[in-house]
Amino acid sequence: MIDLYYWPTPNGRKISIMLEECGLEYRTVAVNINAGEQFHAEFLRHSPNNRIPAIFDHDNGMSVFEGGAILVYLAEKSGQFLASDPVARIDVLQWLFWQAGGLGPMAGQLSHFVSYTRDPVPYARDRYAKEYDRLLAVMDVRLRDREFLAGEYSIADIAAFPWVMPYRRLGNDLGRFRNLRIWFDKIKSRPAVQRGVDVGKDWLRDVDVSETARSVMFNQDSATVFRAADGQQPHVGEDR
Ligand SMILES: N[C@@H](CCC(=O)N[C@@H](CS)C(=O)NCC(=O)O)C(=O)O
Repeated sequence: MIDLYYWPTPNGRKISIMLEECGLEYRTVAVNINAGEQFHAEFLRHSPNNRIPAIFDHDNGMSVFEGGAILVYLAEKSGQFLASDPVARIDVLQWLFWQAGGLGPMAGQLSHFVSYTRDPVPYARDRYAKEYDRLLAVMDVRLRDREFLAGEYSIADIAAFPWVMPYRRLGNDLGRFRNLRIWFDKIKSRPAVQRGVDVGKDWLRDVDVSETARSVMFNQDSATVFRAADGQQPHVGEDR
């Protein structure tokens, strides 16, 4: 049995999709990142970076944080979606790292400047919109002569998909990306992907978009980490 520490966001969905795909037994533990639950001591024991997702595997008492590492862990545990042949394996891992170091962070920053900033920052928004567009084109070119990023459907596709999903909100129409569109529709139609995407969707109805939530999410620095490590909750709504 695996506990999935989760909130319904793109990074969370990488893992809910993977768990649905590989059929391992799991249950979700909600970590409401708008309410500061990412700083709770119990969660920090599994995820020292105070970010979802994280997992705890009851079979061996192991915790794993960081989406990419969790995907590798689950692929190895289930023997699925990560080739064992060394060459094919590196092919998957390079696209997984590409997602974790490029597509995810860039789309995440774009999301911030599109949906969460109080004061528009055109330079930042344009910078990340262009980078998101560039990264989508990299995928599109890669998919010209293969069905999936590393040939076979793998954890690289599972990692990238949730960051392509919000393309409309992020101001892209995928209009120039014919191959990416085919890839996207194919993955979207998988029943396990649909189940994974739906995990926790009802929780968003009550999402707190108050000043407190903004302060918890967008006012973190070293003091926040040290306070949480000492078992105190982050300052909310205060200037430091
Ligand atoms: N590199 C991490 C990123 C995880 C991440 O940024 N998670 C976000 C949700 S999508 C989060 O927990 N945010 C909480 C916060 O900003 O306080 C991964 O891929 O797992």
